[in-house]
Amino acid sequence: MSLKMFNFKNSAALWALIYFTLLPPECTSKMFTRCQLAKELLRHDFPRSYLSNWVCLVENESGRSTSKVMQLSNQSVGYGLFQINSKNWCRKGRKGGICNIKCEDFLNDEISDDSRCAMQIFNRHGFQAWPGWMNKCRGRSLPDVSRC
Ligand SMILES: [Ca+2]
Repeated sequence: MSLKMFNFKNSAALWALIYFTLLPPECTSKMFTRCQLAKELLRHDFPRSYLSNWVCLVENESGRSTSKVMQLSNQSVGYGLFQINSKNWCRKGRKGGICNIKCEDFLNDEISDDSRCAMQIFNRHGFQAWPGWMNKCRGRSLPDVSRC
């Protein structure tokens, strides 16, 4: 019995691997390196003066992974690189929220929509909107991305 279970788990993992390997590129998620992230943010018009704050924020919110989904204690969900929250900013399954976007669109490796929404959040609340920034970046030494 336990051997059967083990085999089943293995083949499920194998199928998952095949599935994710064969997904078309536009659906794939991405784990950025620190410098890749810095460059990507610059490309999406994040100002260089706050770049190390944004990199710190993303590292602590999502570990630079575009596919991160976190269920939060208030029944809302955080999506993607910036962990944008379904409570106010996006809507599960269809366009909505303040950013007028489907939350799931924050899980692919195309981050123009994510960046636009993150900027909207920033313009309203500043970096304080992100607990990852409040707890791990505010008043601390920030990642050095000057050579990226
Ligand atoms: Ca996106």
